Amino acid sequence: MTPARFHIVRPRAGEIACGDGVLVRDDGPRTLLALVDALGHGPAAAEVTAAALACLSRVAIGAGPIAVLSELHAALRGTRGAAAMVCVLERDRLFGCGVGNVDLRSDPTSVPVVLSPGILGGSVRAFRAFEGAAPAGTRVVLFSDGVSSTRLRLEDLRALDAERACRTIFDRYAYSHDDASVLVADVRGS
Ligand SMILES: [Mn+2]
Repeated sequence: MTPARFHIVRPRAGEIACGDGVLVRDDGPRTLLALVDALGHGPAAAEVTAAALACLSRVAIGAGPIAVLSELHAALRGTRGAAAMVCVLERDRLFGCGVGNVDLRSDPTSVPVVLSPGILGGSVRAFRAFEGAAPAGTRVVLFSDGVSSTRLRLEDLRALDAERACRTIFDRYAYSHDDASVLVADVRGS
């Protein structure tokens, strides 16, 4: 069964255009979860994020997250650049790669996230992948740096479904002075 999912993307206070974006794609046994945070904010950032989501909507996801982000890196060349986290869920496993100020948490099984420093479209010295177990019942949360992660405790939100958990995280931890995005996906059994 495809994961239950819900996301919220909101521009920083005073802006209509948003430089954060989310894309989720189911492709046979795999699901791609992607979150993009273009540098800066406003219409110019939103344009970069639109290009990033267009790339992510057509990229092959079977080759894994590094291949996905390498393609995104090439697609964003010449733009102001972006941070992005991508995660491929496949048969009880999670395969991820994140560049820049984006993050991922999972609960109750926690996956050791390794971020790759750099800017997609600019310079990324090395793409580092991470992976871990994501059996049915695992909640995966992706978020941008417009969300405060230091006090984020997913174990407190276990009673909530994906939508309510996402809304709660957003209400409690999203900053109004930055574009913000949260994606919650709950892995379900087949
Ligand atoms: Mn940001």
